[in-house]
Amino acid sequence: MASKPPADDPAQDAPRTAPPQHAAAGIPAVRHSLTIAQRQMGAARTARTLLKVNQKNGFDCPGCAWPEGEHRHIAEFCENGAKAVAEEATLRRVTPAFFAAHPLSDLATRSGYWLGQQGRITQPVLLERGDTPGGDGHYHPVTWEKAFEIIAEELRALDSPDEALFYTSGRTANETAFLLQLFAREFGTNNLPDCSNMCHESSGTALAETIGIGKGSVSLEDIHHADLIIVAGQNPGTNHPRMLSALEKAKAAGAKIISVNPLPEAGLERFKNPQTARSALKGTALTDLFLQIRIGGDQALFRLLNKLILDTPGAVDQAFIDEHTHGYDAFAKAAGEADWDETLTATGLTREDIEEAHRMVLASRRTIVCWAMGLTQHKHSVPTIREVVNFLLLRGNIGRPGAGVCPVRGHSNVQGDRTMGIFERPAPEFLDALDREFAITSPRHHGHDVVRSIEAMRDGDAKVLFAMGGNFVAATPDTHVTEAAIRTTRLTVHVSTKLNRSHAVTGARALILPTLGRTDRDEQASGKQIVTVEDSMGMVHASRGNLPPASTHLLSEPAIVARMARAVLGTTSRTPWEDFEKDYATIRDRIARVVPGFENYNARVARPGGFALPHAPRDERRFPTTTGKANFTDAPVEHPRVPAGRLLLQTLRSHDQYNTTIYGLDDRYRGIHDGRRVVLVNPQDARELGLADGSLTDIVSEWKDGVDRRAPGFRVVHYPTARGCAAAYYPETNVLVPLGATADASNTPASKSVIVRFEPADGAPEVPVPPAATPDQ
Ligand SMILES: Nc1nc2c(c(=O)[nH]1)N[C@H]1C(S)=C(S)[C@@H](COP(=O)(O)OP(=O)(O)OC[C@H]3O[C@@H](n4cnc5c(=O)[nH]c(N)nc54)[C@H](O)[C@@H]3O)O[C@H]1N2
Ligand SMILES: Nc1nc2c(c(=O)[nH]1)N[C@H]1C(S)=C(S)[C@@H](COP(=O)(O)OP(=O)(O)OC[C@H]3O[C@@H](n4cnc5c(=O)[nH]c(N)nc54)[C@H](O)[C@@H]3O)O[C@H]1N2
Ligand SMILES: [Mo]
Repeated sequence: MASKPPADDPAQDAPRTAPPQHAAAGIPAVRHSLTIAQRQMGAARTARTLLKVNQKNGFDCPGCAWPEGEHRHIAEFCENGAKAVAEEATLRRVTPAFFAAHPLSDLATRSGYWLGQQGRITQPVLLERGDTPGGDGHYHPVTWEKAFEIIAEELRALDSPDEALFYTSGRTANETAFLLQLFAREFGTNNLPDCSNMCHESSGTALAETIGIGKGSVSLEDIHHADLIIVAGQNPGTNHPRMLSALEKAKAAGAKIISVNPLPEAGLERFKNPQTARSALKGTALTDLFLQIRIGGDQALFRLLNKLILDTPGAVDQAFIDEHTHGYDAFAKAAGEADWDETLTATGLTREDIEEAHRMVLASRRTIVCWAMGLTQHKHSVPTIREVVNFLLLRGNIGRPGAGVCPVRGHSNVQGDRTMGIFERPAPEFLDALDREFAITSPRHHGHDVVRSIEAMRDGDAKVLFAMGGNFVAATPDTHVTEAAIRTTRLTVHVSTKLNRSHAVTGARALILPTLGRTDRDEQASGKQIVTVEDSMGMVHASRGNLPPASTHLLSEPAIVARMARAVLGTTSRTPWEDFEKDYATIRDRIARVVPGFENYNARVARPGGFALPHAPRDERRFPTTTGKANFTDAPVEHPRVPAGRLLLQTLRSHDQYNTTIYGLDDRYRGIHDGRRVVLVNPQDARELGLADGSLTDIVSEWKDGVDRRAPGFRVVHYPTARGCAAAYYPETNVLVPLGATADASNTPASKSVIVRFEPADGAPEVPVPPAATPDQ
């Protein structure tokens, strides 16, 4: 069977709803992913490709950063991994004829879904906007040589290297990431924003400060051996499906699970493992206690749990605290003041819920806390995650088997990119090592993160945006502000596999540089190449693509960076860019000399399964913080305060999307079908606000700058979310997230706590809305 042509742009977003499901995966998941895969790549290629996902001689799944276990099934099967692979291995192609038929003015009217469904881009293309001299507003094929010349011309024309921005999305492999940051620093800037700035930056910030390293401290083995796993602010059934197998295994060994979430997520209720016949039918109940928390209530919850632990004789691990921690007294004093009433208001939980959680915490000798975006994308995310660390430190739950912190990363190599130096605030020791190795002088002043990059473009301080993957326009907040900012630039460059909204919102000139994906074979002068990635638990391993590239005109990502560097830096650079392109092993040799933990990189990554990076707190209970100990902290408890008549909106993922890549219009587990413009509201709140189930509404966000940001035309769905809370999909709702509404200390957009009101959509009957009061956020 051949692949099917893409569906037309769904002009009509017409969602249907069914009751939410209570179990994830199982046989329907296999069926669903095979349907999507065959539509994209036909039956034979589907079979050939899916058998290679996460196998020891195959490619790393581009789906998520959850680690692979030691014992891989022949089809280590994951519905959403399969969809991610199919999306990339599609047989559909975007050729020059496509661009001839679709000028920028047309692309700009298309949805991200439609753009993505057109297939893999086959040739580099250049656009001179219609409003530029000689520009006709079409992308035209361009040679690679000419493309790099244009980049060089625009970069050299800048008044300062800091007028350039080099964005990285987390699918980028280690070798590319290392080359890109080296190039940026040799060019003279630390402007290396990345998707992590919008993702786990709050985790990195909180963990670096408290335990001395911004990464999780547990391995897969630890998950299997925990007594208690708390999953807070994460929807693994959709976003990290392979995590469900680990949770199932932990449960079989006697673990208890507490889920902390405003939504009852099906994947956390029950998992039907398609790998085993018994589990596939009946499934395993995962959650023992569901804490249906209000959005933003987690810091208050953990603070009160900490007080309850402190009040229980013998519950704290005094020996660990004395030997390994700092700041205990100030923390204990602050936690002692935790207040039941305030906590019940902040969390929306009952006293019985919290007392039950407390009993489960005391019964556990080995506790792990896992979290994702539900904890990282709030104004007070950093103090929230610090409070989670306090909670674990109290009972000595860091640095011993079966216990620890587990921030579950998103993109498959987002953690590795940071390890490779993609960071706008690099450590001086990292730059020193880089400078020594390459005889360069890296700039020491900090660069821009994502939000500051947008501000810099808006203010005329940045004129070139280069993006290694991702979808900058759609993933970032305040869509209209961001789009206007990007349109002021002189040049936008996107290294991409597929079309997305970022190609339709351009600088005066725009380049799309098509590249190989994870599944594609990568042949260079020295032969077939591998690339390497680091998973969420600090395991580094190789990835080998095995499909013929989507077109003969594609360059690999390392080749693109190497050639750009040669074009821009010219003979002034003593870096052997050409050798790097020919043989990626030579890049890894350099990484081994610059980045701690990568000694003997090539040999160690050649071993099946790869190797583990060192992690001082996990391996030796050593905490490389400024105090030399694990730091307790005592920030005041915060929680969002929402004025009457408003709800707190979180912007999240459906089951049929990978960030801004939309696979389909269903969110099966939540019972939403054929549409994405829906807003989930608690039925009682909906009644009070006069929002009938199925009615059409505009969502308007309110922030202290007084600007009303509007997302028009959403269907109200009465849904069992926590009181006072609402949920709608990203990226459609990014228009509502103010650019300035970010997390303290990490500057991550607060995409999970947006204060909104509802106004009847055009043509819908009038619904009374109470007068505005000034939100205090
Ligand atoms: N299939 C698929 N896989 C993916 C992705 C994808 O889009 N699709 N994206 C990848 C990326 S980059 C990332 S970062 C991860 C994202 O993985 P997740 O963080 O699981 O993704 P979200 O959909 O943003 O879900 C956030 C969860 O937090 C809950 N939540 C929201 N606010 C709060 C709160 O205040 N407190 C608590 N306790 N819970 C809250 C929501 O109800 C939801 O269950 O997944 C990665 N994997
Ligand atoms: N409102 C709101 N906003 C959010 C979030 C949220 O929860 N709510 N989540 C945030 C999070 S956690 C993240 S990580 C960011 C994600 O931000 P990004 O990483 O920027 O976005 P993606 O949608 O993952 O990028 C998809 C694009 O990557 C390109 N691509 C895919 N594979 C490859 C490849 O192998 N190489 C190259 N060069 N390109 C490739 C394709 O062209 C595709 O269109 O979004 C953030 N934005
Ligand atoms: Mo992410």
